[in-house]
Amino acid sequence: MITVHHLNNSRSQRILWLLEELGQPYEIKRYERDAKTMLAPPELLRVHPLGKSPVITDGDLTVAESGAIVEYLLDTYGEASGLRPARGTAAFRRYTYWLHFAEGSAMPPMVMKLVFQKIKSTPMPFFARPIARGIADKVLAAFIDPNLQRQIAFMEAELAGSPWFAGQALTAADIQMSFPIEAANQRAGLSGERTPRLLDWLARAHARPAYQRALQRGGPYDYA
Ligand SMILES: N[C@@H](CCC(=O)N[C@@H](CS)C(=O)NCC(=O)O)C(=O)O
Repeated sequence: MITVHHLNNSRSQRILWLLEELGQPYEIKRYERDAKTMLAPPELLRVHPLGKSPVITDGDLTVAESGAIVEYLLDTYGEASGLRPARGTAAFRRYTYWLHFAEGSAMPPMVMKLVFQKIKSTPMPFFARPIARGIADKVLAAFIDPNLQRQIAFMEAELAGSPWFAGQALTAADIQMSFPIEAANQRAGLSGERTPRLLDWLARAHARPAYQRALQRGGPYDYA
């Protein structure tokens, strides 16, 4: 039996969604973030040395890193699922690109934005606050926000040619892309005017019965 070590409000929601699309039985072991630090509890360190989520166990095997988990699940249980295009096709190249883009390019500026915004509201001696805020605002304006906006415009433009990231059908790359797009919606302001395709993509993802079932099993989650 597959066990998903599931941290609340986290990337492991994607793995639940994939397993629901595959119709593969699984169980969930829940972990709660520390309410103050938002970090994972130390029990996750007993599953994997980095103590991050998602991580799955399948018999004796432990697989961490969401992209690697997606590949493992498709290799082992999903060859016939249609969630990965046939190798050698243009759709497969697009699938590979977006599968890696999600964590390799899209998430780093999202996480940086969260961290630099937190710096501004962190308790500190009054004399340090204007300096910390000034530095955070500068990094946000000069580096993080321009990169985020460029990425969002790129993702929006790429959806002009097809409804899903790899082509006409949903693939596991879309599932992997769901977390950065949810995060962009919360933190970088997707809008009907600037990003209608991304919002439409999100609405179609949310409408999938497997997405709904994953949400029910994983519990509500908030990306803010
Ligand atoms: N690139 C990794 C990122 C894993 C990661 O950072 N997970 C977050 C949850 S979204 C986490 O465990 N955070 C809690 C912590 O760092 O203590 C993946 O995609 O699996």
